Amino acid sequence: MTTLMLLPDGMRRWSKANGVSLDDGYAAMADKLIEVIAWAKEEGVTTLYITASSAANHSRPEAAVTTFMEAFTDLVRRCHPDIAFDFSGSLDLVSDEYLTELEALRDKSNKESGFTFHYILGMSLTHEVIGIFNKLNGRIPALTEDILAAHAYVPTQVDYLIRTGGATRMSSFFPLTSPYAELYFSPVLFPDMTRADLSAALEDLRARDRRFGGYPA
Ligand code: GPP
Ligand code: MG
Repeated sequence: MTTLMLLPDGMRRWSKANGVSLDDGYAAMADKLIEVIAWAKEEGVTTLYITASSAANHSRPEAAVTTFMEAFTDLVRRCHPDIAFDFSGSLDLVSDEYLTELEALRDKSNKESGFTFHYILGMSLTHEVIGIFNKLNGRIPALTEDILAAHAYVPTQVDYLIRTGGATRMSSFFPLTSPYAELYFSPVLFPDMTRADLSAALEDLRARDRRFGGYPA
């Protein structure tokens, strides 16, 4: 059972480099994600989290937000019969139109597929922590690790995290309750990612000596 989180970065640069519109660049992202789902299944990944947006991404001009929301939604329209689909995050930042459609796609996705494809929308550690506090304040005697994990944007532990696009930072994409996620940064602009790029990343990640803060075995 392997849980992978993917940060698909670099669509604006890819669109520019290929002389296409941003809409076409994000359509290329959606096509690539459909390939990545197949590759991830072959690699034994059971849950694939996609950081669909950070909270800050929702402050981009409305047309740019529509471009990424449309591309991410369209990809699920195309493959929901083959996957269990879910989503979470700062959902107050997402328009009702997309939320309603994503809920419907979640409901009719294939829960028995053995593979979960999950978007985190509006990622931000501060939004996440403030949201959890405001939801639970006065309703629980004390916050525990279990309660925190149950309300976190990313509901299960992340083993491996891959960021494409060349930046070696987490921005606001860190999964709150996965402190030992292994990180891999690839220079490839996401629409150019190949099967070999994914295999190389997973080979590197699987070879890591994971100690979870303890002494070596
Ligand atoms: C941004 O590509 C990607 C998204 C909106 C998806 C989630 C964001 C991540 C950073 C994982 P971009 O528009 O930032 O392209 P570029 O990096 O080329 O500017
Ligand atoms: Mg970027």
